[in-house]
Amino acid sequence: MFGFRKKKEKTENPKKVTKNTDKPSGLFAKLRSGLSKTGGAVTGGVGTLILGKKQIDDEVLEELETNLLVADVGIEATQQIISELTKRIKRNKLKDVDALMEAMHDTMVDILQPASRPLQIKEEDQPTVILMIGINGAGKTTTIGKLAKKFQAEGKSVMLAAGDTFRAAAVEQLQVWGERNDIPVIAQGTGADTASVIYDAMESAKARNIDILLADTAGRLHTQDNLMEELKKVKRVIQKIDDKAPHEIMLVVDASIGQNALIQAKEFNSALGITGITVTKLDGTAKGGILFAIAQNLDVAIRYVGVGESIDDLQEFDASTFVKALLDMESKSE
Ligand SMILES: Nc1nc2c(ncn2[C@@H]2O[C@H](COP(=O)(O)OP(=O)(O)OP(=O)(O)O)[C@@H](O)[C@H]2O)c(=O)[nH]1
Ligand SMILES: [Mg+2]
Repeated sequence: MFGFRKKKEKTENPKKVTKNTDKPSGLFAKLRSGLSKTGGAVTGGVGTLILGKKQIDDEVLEELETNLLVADVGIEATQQIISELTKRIKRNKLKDVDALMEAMHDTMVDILQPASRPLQIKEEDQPTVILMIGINGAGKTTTIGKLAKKFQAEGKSVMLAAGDTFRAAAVEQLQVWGERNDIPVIAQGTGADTASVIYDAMESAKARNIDILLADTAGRLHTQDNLMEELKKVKRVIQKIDDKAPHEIMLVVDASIGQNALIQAKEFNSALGITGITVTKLDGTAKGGILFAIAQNLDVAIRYVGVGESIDDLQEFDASTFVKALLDMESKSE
């Protein structure tokens, strides 16, 4: 159910050879190919337009502006980028495509940087509880699987709480996956109280000195008040064991829904106070610009980005690496 099937080889851009990347090149290449639809939407047509021009002009900026909006970068972030480029044109600093790319890179990183805060697991928080929330099909359970393996590979002990007690198959699927990967799963039957499952899991994780407890929840819309109340209850109940828990309330959003992802993030944040966001399915969409809109509008960290279904396709979010991959630039040499 986690869909950890082997990914088909994707064709790399033949023009570029990535050497000395600041991330292992395999990971950067995956990120770049995963972001190629959005990248294409952002830069598409601009190169051709520039050909034959002596310098970047308004026509180029207008094309870029449209592209950014189409890629769901959002109005505010688009304006910020275009106004910075306009300033540089006035200072005669944008003469060619390379200068334009550098300028785009810098302004885009400026927008994303405040959201570029990786999840810190503190040793004293044992267990660190990560509560995964979001609408149906956003990628919560898959992301739990990927994170569990990531943390395990870093030498941390992990436990899962089968808090999605709504869907009949959800509990069993998580259990089967946990068994296969030697990761304990705490579950009760379908229909059980989510807060009680996660409370039990937390007690058990504490007793077994588990480092990280990943808690799954059923998909829900921010408009479903009773289901939002259920999540508030989870918070209240586990705070009886540790008043800092959940240490992370991670909203999982699907990038392909574009601006709706921002609406979801705002609504879930005002109801529950989310601390982190994972943006999934960037590989399947040209609307990956939504990360800029999220970073511009919300003071919440973007922790991970999903660019496919295999483990390596969930990557820690880093503003500069993301923008370089998006703009199909070389990752900087060490
Ligand atoms: N291409 C791609 N698919 C993804 C990514 N992340 C998740 N998926 C797929 O999205 C589908 C839904 O993922 P789930 O993890 O079941 O979503 P969920 O949020 O747990 O859904 P519910 O439990 O129904 O609320 C699965 O087929 C995943 O393989 C990604 O980054 N890229
Ligand atoms: Mg699920």
